[in-house]
Amino acid sequence: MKHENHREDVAGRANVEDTPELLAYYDDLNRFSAGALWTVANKIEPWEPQSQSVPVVWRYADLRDKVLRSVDLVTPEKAGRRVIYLRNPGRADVAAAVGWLYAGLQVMHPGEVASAHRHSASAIRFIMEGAGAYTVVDGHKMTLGANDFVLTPNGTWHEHGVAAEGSPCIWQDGLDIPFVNAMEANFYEVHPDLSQAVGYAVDDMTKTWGNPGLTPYGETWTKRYSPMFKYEWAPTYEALLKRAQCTDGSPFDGVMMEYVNPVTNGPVMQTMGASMQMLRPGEHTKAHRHTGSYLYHVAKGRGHSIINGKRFDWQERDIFCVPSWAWHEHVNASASDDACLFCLSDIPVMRALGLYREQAFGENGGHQPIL
Ligand code: GTQ
Repeated sequence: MKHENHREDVAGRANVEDTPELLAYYDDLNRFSAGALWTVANKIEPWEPQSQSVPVVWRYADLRDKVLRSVDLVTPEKAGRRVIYLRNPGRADVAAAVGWLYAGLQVMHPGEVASAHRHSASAIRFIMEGAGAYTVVDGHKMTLGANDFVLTPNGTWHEHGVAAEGSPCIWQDGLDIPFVNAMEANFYEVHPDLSQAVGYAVDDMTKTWGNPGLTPYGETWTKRYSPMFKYEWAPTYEALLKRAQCTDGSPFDGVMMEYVNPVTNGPVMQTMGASMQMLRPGEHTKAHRHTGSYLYHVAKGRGHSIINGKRFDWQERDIFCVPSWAWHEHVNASASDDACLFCLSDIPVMRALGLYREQAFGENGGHQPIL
């Protein structure tokens, strides 16, 4: 959307007509690995963020069979990670779901293990279906059920598997790979033993750090990510229900809780934050936009979102994205059940670097016209 004064011929904006003399001059500069700023200025300094990513819904009904098919085609040993990644059609250059966030659907059968590794990229995993999934992070083993999410922060050794007595498991991976690659700072290492020894009681980090209003006496934690490696669904949903008893929530986000590092109350990791929001029966939020990329996972319910004037329907297990600075509003389609959206974002980066901006949609009672 362009503001009236956002015209490319206003004073101070580049507005130089091509002439044969100038074109020859540009060629000449080009030969010396240089260029005239006024030929690119309006592109590299847009009036407002211009995301290359487009809004997309990845429907589980379309992708689930294809994800399961990969089990017949490759082993985790050969593939390293047996994952179908989500490709934003606006981004030919990188494997990104939206902005600088990567996402994929990983599948594992009972008894399978993917070898331990570590990298500069940080990751989360959000469990979609199946029983017996686990992740080991720096020797801490976490058992995982549907709608739980687990962190594998930058630099930690991690491996995933499914217990022999479990069932086929599918989960969403979310990583900051495109961002770390854009920063040209990504290192990758395979564990010398391909697997880590479990050195602690199972689920110890959540049992230690995940008690509301209580912190473990005598324990210290100085790393720059949350020590609570796993956040479970049941207490998350309970927190939303309790919060809904005492607030109408945000007009833009409904009832929303952020997952935090219990030591700092800040985001779970430095580059990625996560939240869970509840839309009450029939709720229709007002539209707003902000910098930062959002990747939503429908944890519960069904409804639709209007993103830059276009309607996107979703239901449980679908994943959809809202690119930076895109107008968005959400609607819970049910008159009787709530809907819950898990959201992974790069908002911690926006905030840390002073790049966070937001704006409410002013016209039409806060709702976008549908294009
Ligand atoms: O498990 O660390 O989907 O490194 C892609 C790259 C998962 C992982 C992915 C990865 C991982």
